[in-house]
Amino acid sequence: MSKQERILVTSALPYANGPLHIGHAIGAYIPADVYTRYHRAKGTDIIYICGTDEHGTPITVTADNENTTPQKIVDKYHKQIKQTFAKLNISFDYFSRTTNKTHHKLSQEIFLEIKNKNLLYQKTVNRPYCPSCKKFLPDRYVKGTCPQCGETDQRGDQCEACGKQLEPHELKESYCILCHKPPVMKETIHWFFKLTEYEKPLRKWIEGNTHWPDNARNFSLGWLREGLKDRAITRDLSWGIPVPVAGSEDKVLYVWFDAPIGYISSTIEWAQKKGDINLWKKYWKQKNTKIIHFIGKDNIPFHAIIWPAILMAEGSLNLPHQISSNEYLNLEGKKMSTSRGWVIWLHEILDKWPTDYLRYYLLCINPAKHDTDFSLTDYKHHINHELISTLGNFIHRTLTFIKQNNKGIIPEPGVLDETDNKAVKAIEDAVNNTAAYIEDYRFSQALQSMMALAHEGNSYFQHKEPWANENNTTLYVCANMVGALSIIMEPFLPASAQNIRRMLNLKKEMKWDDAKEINLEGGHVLGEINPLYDKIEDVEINEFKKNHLKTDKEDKKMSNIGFEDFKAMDLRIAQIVDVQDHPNADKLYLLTVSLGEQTRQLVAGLKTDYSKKDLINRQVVVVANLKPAKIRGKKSEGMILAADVDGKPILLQPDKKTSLGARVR
Ligand code: B3M
Ligand code: ZN
Repeated sequence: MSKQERILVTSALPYANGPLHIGHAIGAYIPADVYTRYHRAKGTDIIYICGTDEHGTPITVTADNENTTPQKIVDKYHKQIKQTFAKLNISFDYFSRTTNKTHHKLSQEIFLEIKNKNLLYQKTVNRPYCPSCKKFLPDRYVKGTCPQCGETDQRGDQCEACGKQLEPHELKESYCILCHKPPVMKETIHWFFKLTEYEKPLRKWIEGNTHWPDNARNFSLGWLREGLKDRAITRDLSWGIPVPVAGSEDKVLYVWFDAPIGYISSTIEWAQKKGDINLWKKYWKQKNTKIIHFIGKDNIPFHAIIWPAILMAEGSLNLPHQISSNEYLNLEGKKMSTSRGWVIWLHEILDKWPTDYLRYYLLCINPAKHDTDFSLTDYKHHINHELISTLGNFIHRTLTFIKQNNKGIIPEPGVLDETDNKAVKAIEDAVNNTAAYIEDYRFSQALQSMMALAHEGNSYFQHKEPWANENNTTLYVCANMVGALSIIMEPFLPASAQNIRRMLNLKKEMKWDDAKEINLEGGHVLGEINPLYDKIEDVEINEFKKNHLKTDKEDKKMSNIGFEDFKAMDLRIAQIVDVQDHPNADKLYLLTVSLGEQTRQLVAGLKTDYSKKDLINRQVVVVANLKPAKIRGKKSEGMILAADVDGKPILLQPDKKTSLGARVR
């Protein structure tokens, strides 16, 4: 790229509602970090911006579940996420949060700017409302059946099964996640963005973006083919950025309206911190800046369509140049699922093994074009047989050999023969190939090109047999291969690179093009040499699996349940207040139970063993936080506990009258 050009890299802003897992890491952060580190070494004017997304129903639902406030949730997870990124060595220039003042102000200004341009309008719409909770149920407060694929219990914003973008009112057989009752439709007024006006300009722009990856381009062109609809960009929620218009103060901006604006507000804060408050404009307003968004594929519609349309509407800001959107990472052959515990949390795996092990393996299996699988056995294999046996081995044998046989001093070379020259040429090839692949967002291939130099180094060393022959030239060439490696591995394996430079006694900061030069002249004295890596043992893998990878709930044995799991179960004292026959099943009752504040409908298989009279007014123990299920067409919102004696249920009951809703522990 030409000298004056500059790059602004962003990674999707993670919701501050939980810890990060390995899928996050490779989805939007490690690739962006490789890209940024490379460009910094190239001397490009580049900054890397991110922060936590702290609004919307993902946050408030978590707060409701954890019985705390949204503020406490975002404070807790912002801190944790920031620490995890630091441990993962993600080199943000600035990491902000969307609850900051700068962000609130800018989001409201952009809203007003678009409104002044007559690109927003108010419309009365029907939205789900829960009469018993007395509130509107935006996005994730409603669950129900996906209208597209029929999957039950899907969230109101997106179906996890088929990926369809949803509005909560589109769900079938919907229910309020707080009280499990069906919502009613109620009128409310929202602000709509005239997205339809941007159908043509977006199509033209996206068709011209032939440098986008296929998934982002095809997905958005597909969306455009279906035709765009104007979008509500406000919500009835008490957590978020207030709508800055008189009469709408009780509403907040839709989280997907404000979140991408976080890229800009974070840049503004970065500029403030740099002491030049106008610096952000260079990146967002001057035309010779390339804005590159790294995201996971579920964020494509927002980054490729809605966000650019908002930028077009605002009018003075740069559109994204590139949207680098990864596919999904599976785990041990199955889709990752945080709710089922089928997940590897970053803080757990980073506590166990060096960060570069994880970065290396994730980059090997980078799901750029299709979903890929993370397997711990495969992880061990890649680390032991590639990172350690190839890269680590070449570096270690070179440096220890120089230490032991030449007092740690790089020898003066003799005249280079054909094999030596081939090795020197391998340096140049690796530098060029690695660079080209990174610039083309092909990070696995880039990693392989770097590793090719280590392979070449090993065969060269082996071929020259320095232990048996005159070896000054060999050691000189090998040392310079290691020097080059320390530069070109830095984007992928920053901690290892620093470690090697320390052993080589080279300076901490080196430029990418230095890798093509001789960095270690004859006479240069090495630093202290330590082993780079330790092999991963089978026992470590097994132990990690046992401790951190829960098997599916279905086949989880009692002995595997941790105290946390037990605590997560909400057991309550309830009283049966009504018993009816289930209309579609002989052996089932439809029970109504009271938990004090609320009543629930349960379907229970008690009919063969208990008469209605036996049951009415009886106190029982219910599991109150089970996901509601339909049993023979009737909703069941919990489960009654009973002992199972030869297949016959024997109900558990408190041994004296207990207040309803009391917790059982
Ligand atoms: N927080 C969604 C997610 O974490 C959302 C990304 C915002 S990027 C502006 O997947
Ligand atoms: Zn409700």
